[in-house]
Amino acid sequence: MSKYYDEKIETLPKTELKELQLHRLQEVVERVYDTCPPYRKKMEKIGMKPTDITKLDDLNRLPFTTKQDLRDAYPFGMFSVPQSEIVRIHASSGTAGKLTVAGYTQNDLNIWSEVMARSLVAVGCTKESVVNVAYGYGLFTGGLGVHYGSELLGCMTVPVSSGNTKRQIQLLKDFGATVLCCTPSYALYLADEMQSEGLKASDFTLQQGIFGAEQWTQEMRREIQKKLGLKAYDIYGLSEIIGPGVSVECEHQHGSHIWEDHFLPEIIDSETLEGQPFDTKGELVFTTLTKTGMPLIRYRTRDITYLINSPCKCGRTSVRMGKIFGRNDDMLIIRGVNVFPSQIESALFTVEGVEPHYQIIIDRVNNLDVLEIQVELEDKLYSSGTKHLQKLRDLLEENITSAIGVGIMINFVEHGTIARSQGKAVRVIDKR
Ligand code: DLL
Repeated sequence: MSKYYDEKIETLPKTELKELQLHRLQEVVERVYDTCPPYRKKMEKIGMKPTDITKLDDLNRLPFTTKQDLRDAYPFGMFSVPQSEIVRIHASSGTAGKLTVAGYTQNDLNIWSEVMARSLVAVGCTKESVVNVAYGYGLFTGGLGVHYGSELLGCMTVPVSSGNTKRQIQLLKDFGATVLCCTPSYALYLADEMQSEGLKASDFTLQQGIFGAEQWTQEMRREIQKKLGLKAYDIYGLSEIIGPGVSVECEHQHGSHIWEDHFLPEIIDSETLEGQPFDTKGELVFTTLTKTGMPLIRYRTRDITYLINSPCKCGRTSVRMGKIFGRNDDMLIIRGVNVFPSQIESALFTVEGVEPHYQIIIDRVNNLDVLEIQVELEDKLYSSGTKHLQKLRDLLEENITSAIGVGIMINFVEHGTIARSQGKAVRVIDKR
């Protein structure tokens, strides 16, 4: 089997890819202008017509779309087709209030299955793979998104969904699953449960893990790979753009390939809204080039990363994105200093014996922000004596403080104290 799902498109020379993108951009802008009032209004306001798009750079002149725009149009006001053309709805819950709704035509579901099938092939899946889909099925896009791609590729697809961990472990074993798809935090939970049942990685046949839907660090990747004995790949996506399969890592695990013939990426500075060059961190913005149900123009994802344009050894020509550093709305401001939870996670795992179960708790005491990190340790360390534990605590406090520039307090908690997640983990509790 080829190492590509669609070799022609995945290895299209950059100049041809850009031509295709321009052509598709012109089409989609014309479509939303004609059919979706919120877009028409925004463009009219700045005196712009679809015919003004004559080169790819003209994208910069188009207005952004934000989560607030989707909320204002709740539930179906951003659709660009009559409701009768919509065959599927997904939604994600944001931090505040209303759900963000996405509507898909049959065309969109076909695109989604295809980009997911490409993603599965990119991490090494074939028709022979047994794919355990442990993302939740429902309004969340994880389960159904991976499911349809896996079926399209012809894999044996197990729609086990998230939760029911004991049965999950049993089926992974009995069905000989080779691919595990779930959030990275659930992968760790599974690994822990396997261990407490006296099972080892070698009791399973797992080869690839396809993990995403939440931020996770390289350090977390190493932990998961070690515990589950598989290669852990990052998959990225969001409901508004399509779901999982907007981008994925290949075997080189050096940035995730964005399926650019469908999703056109940009990085902007969130303050000035200016476009940023390759390799520079900023907010990721996407324009969907082919979707028909709810195309999005310059959608601000709030996710912080950078784009990589250097060639990849796998031969795919698309731009890649680095690991998500965090979301600009989950950046914490602690005593005036900007802190991303991912910085804390990275620093935590530099110390041997720290388990990947932690929670960040922020409070305000006497008008001062206080940051406490509750973390679990390897079992044997709990009985290693107060002196040793104090040394470990000092080391962690020092490492994290120097990584984030703010003093913190480490609190070792008993094994199993930090709530395990079956979907997206809650890492931060802000009591301020
Ligand atoms: O989480 C889609 C998905 C499902 C992606 C399964 C990958 C696997 P939403 O619920 O709409 O969609 O949440 C989207 O989750 O804006 C990011 O903040 C975050 N996110 C998704 N994938 C990653 C990732 C799905 N690989 C939001 N790394 C996005 C970091 C991620 N954050």
